[in-house]
Amino acid sequence: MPTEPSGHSQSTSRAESAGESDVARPFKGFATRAIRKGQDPCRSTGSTIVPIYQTATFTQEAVGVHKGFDYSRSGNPTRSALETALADLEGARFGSAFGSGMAAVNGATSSFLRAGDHIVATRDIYGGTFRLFSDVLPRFGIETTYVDMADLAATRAAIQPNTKLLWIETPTNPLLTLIDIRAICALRRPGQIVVVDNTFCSPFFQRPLELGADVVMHSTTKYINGHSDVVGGIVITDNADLAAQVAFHQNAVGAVPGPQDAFLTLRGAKTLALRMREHERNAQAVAAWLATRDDVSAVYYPGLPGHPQHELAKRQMHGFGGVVSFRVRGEATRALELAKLTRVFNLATSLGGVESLICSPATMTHGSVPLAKKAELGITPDLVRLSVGIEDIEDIIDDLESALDATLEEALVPA
Ligand code: P1T
Repeated sequence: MPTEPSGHSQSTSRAESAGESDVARPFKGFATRAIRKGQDPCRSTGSTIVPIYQTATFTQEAVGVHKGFDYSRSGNPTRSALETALADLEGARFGSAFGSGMAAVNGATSSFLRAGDHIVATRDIYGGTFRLFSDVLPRFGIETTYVDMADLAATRAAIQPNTKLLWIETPTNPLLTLIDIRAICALRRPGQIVVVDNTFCSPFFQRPLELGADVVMHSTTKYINGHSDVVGGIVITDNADLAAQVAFHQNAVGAVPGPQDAFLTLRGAKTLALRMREHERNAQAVAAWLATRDDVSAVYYPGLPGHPQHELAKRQMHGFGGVVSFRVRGEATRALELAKLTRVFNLATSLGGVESLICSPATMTHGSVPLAKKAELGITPDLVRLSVGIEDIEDIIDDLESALDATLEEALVPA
């Protein structure tokens, strides 16, 4: 918790590392805030960049008298700067950083729930979130109903008297289905909390709190850090009550990022605006190019005019993101073959880094989802997911073209 007392000891001077310079005249632009918010020069040394406070503990002048930090699980200046900056980018005051996106998913659910509570969740969520909701939370008496949230009547019908939380992932991983955040928020009843996993868009392209959501979470491993060198997560809200519950959970459970990881994530976030523009430009070009190929049977990208929710995407998002999924024609093995042949695209799990990645969601990111459920959702072996990086577009398309052409024979065999 960067900015307000939250159950563990804290004093006003924590605001020094959190940054005060823009309080009187807040910075307006996204890129400026990503670089400045919470990142004032250090008052003691003049350090322009927020230092890595690589310390487990903080020496106190007398018992309980300290400079706002007493122990790094409860709070650390590097982490506080990250929390302040990222919360601001979502238009909020409070952020709690976690040691992974999954720890943040757990923080954005368990903080608010108790045995007997119920979640309504987007049906084609990230495989790790599905595993947490299906295999871990039920052990603590929390059940989840998965529903096609693009279908509002079905979502309304899934809400039970004990539903406490509506979990939205939009666009979904890996099929890039959109959920109308405003419309789902309109279904919320008193006492229910709407949480949005905003990992695929980053706050540059989508700000769910402005659309009525209560809480936003990110796997910061992805676009926010952007360089595939840190695993992390964050939970953000502008509701002080909910923020205090998340901060309590963060400190009580202790799944916090170390200062080095917080530093790297903060450094990555400075260029979020620049990177997202490039990701989108390249992804749009890749999606349009894939759509021209006969050996590709479907392309999933919200920026394509043919995407069934293109109008919603234009309304809800400020850009269409950098992930493109597609299906190849031919033998089931063709997608796997293809993924081995690319050179610009590394065959790897994850997304949102500057380098392009290719993966087979059915076996990789969604390996933990039962086979029948994957078949029902369309997460089948012919599906390929691309995280389009910010390399030169000529190299990106050339790479995909070579790999698709090299496996064309398989495409000609009738499926
Ligand atoms: O991997 P981790 O930082 O713990 O984040 C989990 C997570 C949460 N939400 C979404 C939408 C995600 O995509 C992820 C992680 N996803 C991958 C690793 C992947 O390749 O899709």
